[in-house]
Amino acid sequence: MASIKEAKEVLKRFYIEVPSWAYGNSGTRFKVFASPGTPRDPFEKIADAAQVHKFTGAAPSVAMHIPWDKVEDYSKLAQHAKDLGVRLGTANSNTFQDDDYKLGSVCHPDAKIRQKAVDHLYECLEIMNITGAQDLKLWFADGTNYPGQDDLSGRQERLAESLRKCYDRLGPNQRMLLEYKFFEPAFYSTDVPDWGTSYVHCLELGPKAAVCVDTGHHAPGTNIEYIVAFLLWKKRLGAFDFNSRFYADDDLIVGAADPFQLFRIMHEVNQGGGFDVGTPVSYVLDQCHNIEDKIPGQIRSITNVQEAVAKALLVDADALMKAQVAGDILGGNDILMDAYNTDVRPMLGELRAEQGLDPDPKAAFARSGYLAKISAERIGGKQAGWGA
Ligand code: PSV
Ligand code: MN
Repeated sequence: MASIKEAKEVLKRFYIEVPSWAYGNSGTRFKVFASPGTPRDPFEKIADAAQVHKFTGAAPSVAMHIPWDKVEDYSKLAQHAKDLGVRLGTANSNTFQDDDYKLGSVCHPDAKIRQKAVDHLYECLEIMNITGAQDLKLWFADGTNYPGQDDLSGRQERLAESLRKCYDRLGPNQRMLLEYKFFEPAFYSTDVPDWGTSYVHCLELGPKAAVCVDTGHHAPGTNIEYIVAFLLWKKRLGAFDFNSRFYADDDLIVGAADPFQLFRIMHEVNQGGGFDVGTPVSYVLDQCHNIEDKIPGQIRSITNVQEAVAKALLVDADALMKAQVAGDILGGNDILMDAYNTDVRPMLGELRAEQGLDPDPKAAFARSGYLAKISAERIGGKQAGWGA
């Protein structure tokens, strides 16, 4: 086993960004269930996110979704976050909820609509200039529903042109992260359906563009850890959007469906240097809590990721390399499985205690009475959801 002390050192500086939209109401196209205490505005979302950091010590930044988190004064929102011990993180663009985008946004056949979408990306960059966020995350709902609806390579051409316009406006420390998703909302063709498409566009753009791997955006059986290993090797893994899927893009709690897959991904991250000091990889949750309580759901997500990371850090890298060089197939597999089968929860509890935190963040949050407090206080107004 690799040293527990070393693993703890890495875990102490391993941060996960939480998504502002996880605190609002969400659901399926069949029903969105409201829940008491749900934030009514971005300020309340940040307050809830700050609770996740308070109890885990591992979630100091909050990803924003524009315009869901639109406010008059972003410096005021940034100050509010700071006052609560967190900061505003990645700006997520949204070019999928406007009537103009029926045929796409940055790939739309009409140049005026493409420019409207690019102007929105510029707006996100301006917000980032105020909040100090470094990453602009791009996910495009662009695609077609029927063969013959549009010209597939023409759409790639338009995509490249729109991305270039945005890239050219990036500040010296800003990055563009291009997320892919194999289907939905388009069903016949999607313009950024896979990591290869994203990777090629990023390569053409330049070093400030990298791929975002949303763990829920793959067909069943896809070897996500291979994608992660490859992108790390090519230095183009920019970020993760973590969540879990049983069927498609379920957006459930990361590690819920397949904790072994999460471990395998984290092992490749570790092998590829993704936990090193100054890593360019950012770790972000992209989830919704449709029926469970949102803040405990986020806390559980953080602890699930920490457990997978801790297990990956316990893999005996030297022994693994020796086994691989010797062609010891089962020996190599044993080394991974030993680490995976280790119960790391006591070690993580110990680490939290060393950091002055409660070893069990979810239980500590439950005892805090925060949920009852916000349920009593947040009366009236319109609860936030996708679009508010
Ligand atoms: C799309 O399914 C996605 O994963 C993108 O990251 C969006 O920004 C996010 O979900 C929330 O809509
Ligand atoms: Mn995502």
